[in-house]
Amino acid sequence: MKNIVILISGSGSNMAAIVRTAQTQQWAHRLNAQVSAVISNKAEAAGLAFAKEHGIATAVIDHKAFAGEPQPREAFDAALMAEIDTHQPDLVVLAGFMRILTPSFVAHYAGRLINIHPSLLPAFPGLNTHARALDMGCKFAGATVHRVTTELDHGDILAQAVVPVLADDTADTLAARVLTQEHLIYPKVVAQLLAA
Ligand code: NHR
Ligand code: GAR
Repeated sequence: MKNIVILISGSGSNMAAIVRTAQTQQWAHRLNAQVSAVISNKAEAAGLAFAKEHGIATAVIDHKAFAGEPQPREAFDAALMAEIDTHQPDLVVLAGFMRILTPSFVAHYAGRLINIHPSLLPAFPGLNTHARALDMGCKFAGATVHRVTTELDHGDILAQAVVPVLADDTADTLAARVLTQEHLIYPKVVAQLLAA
C-alpha cells in the first residue's frame, strides 16, 4: 500500500477530491494507495473535519507556535517533517497549503513533493493569482500541478488545466471555475506518480 500525506491550510477541497478518488478506488491508473494523513498549519482549516469524517488521521502543526524560535521557518518545517514521516509517505501533496517551505524540507522530500497552483505557470507565481490574471486582461486562466523546488512555483510542470475568463468574472467566480478543474487534474497526477 502506498501512502499519501496531504498538507492543507483551508477548505481542503482538493484534498477531498484525492480522498474520494482513493476511497472509491477510482484512480486513473491501477493503484493500491491511501491517504494516510491530512496535516494543517491552521487548527481552523475546514478540511480537517472532512478528513476525520473519512477516517483519516489528522494533525495540526501551527506555524505561529514557532514564532519565538531563532529560525521559525526551520523549526516549523522540522516539526512538520517529523509528523509527516511517521506516515512513511510515498508522496507529499500540497493542497492549498499556504506556508513557503525551506530548502531542507524540499530536499528531504525530493522527488515526492508536489503542489497545485491556481494559475497557468509560469504566469503568476505567488499569491492573488486570479485578481492578477483579471487585471492583466487574460482571456484564459487555469491551474498547474508542479513539483516543489526551492524556487516558489517553479518546479517541473506535471499537468495543467485551462478555463476561459468570462467578461463578468470576479476573482471569486474565476477561482471557482479553476477549482472545478483542479479537482479533476490533481487526483490524476497523484495516480500517475504513484503508478510509475
Ligand atoms: N514551498 C516551496 N519551497 N516551493 C514551492 O513551490 C511552494 C512552497 C510552499 C507552498 C504553494 C504556493 C502556491 O501554490 C507552495 C509552493 C504560499 C505562499 C506564501 O507566500 C506562496 C505560494 C504558495 C503558498 N505564503 C506566505 C508565507 O510567508 C504566507 C501567506 C499566508 O499565510 O496566507 O509563507 O501558490
Ligand atoms: C486552490 O485553488 C489551490 O490551487 C490554491 O488554493 C485553493 C485551495 O483550495 N492554492 C494556493 O493558492 C496555494 N498558495 P482547497 O483548500 O479547497 O483545495
